[in-house]
Amino acid sequence: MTEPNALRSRPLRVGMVGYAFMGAAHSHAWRTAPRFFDLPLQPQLAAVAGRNPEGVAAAADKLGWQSAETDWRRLIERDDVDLIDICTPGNTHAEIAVAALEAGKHVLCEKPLANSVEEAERMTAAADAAAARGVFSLCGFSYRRTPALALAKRMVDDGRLGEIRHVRAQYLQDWLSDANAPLTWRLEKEKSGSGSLGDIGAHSIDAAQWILGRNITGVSALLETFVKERPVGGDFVGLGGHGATGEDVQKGPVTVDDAAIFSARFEGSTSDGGASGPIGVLEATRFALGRKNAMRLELNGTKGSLAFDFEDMNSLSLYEASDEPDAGFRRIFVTEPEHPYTGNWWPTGHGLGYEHLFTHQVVDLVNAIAEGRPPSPSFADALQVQKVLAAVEASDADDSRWQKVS
Ligand code: SOE
Repeated sequence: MTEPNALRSRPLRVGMVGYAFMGAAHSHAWRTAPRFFDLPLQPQLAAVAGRNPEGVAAAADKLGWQSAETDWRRLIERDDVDLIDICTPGNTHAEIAVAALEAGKHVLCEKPLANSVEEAERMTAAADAAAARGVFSLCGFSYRRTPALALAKRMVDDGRLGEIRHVRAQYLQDWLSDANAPLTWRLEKEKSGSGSLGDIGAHSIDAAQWILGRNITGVSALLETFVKERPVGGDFVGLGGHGATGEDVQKGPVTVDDAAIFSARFEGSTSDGGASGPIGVLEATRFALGRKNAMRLELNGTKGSLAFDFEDMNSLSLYEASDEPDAGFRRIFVTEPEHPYTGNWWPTGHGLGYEHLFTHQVVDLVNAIAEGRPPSPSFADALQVQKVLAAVEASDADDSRWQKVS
């Protein structure tokens, strides 16, 4: 009898901080990755940390963690933890990540990397120093691991679209359209850094820069907060939920943007007419009624166009200039074994879901750690996204004036 996979490879013992939406997605990924991919290291769900003793014990039980801690510092002190997985609000990322890296633990950190450029710079410096010692870090821009977007990148890299002229990136949700949705941490600047901009717009920025292999160099932006205060308390469901109602309901201020829109230039694009780089229009909102998780990207190049919408995540639409003019976009069903990531899952045509992004993220991270090479997106990549977020906010604060991304 051959040895089970769990015994063939060395363990990678994980300690996760936070156990809400992202914690559940990451737990699923750590549990599932070695069941579908041959991994050189075997993830073990060593411990989960959270402040509430009953809450964290229940989460450990439900999500499959071997033990629970009520202070994240304990995870870092433990000798039986090799990697810290940060699934907490942005205001805690820098302190946890820097402490973990300095203690020699690999780090997986949810996006956006931090709440400010200054924090992101400190984290990147710690990550660079740790990498020199063979300790690695990755920022969780999970959409990079959508098979259709990975295929889009492959096509752009192969020159299939020619030179890219236009980038249209939207991230549209509607869970805040209800003015009575409760005031959660995602609506408090102190905890989340920004609103739709950092939570979902950051994904669009990262995806666009990654697929093009070009950074955003400048922006002109508009931010808006449509609902200025919301009920404190109520039933929290998923991202939003139903706020408390009634005459004496207490309300608190929303201190982040509900929507962000900006135009952008990418590297190579200049305003002097010598442009060879793309220009882009990006939009993030939680007020697009009917759009639940429409993370969309459209690219127009000299040889063709690509379009993607996460609400139809197993598909990619392609139009090539060499097609008949009236051929329209053709749909590529991204479920073939030769497509990125898909060969390890189901037979052709059976499709994947949101949770698979996180599983693929674990697979890529574990392989990189085992091979002793830095995984991507690195903290430096995430710092670049953070600089774009800061430039968008600075532009909005200055009557939408053009802001260079420093
Ligand atoms: C996590 O990657 C995340 O960005 C969440 O924070 C968003 O709220 C979600 O809707 C998309 O995924």
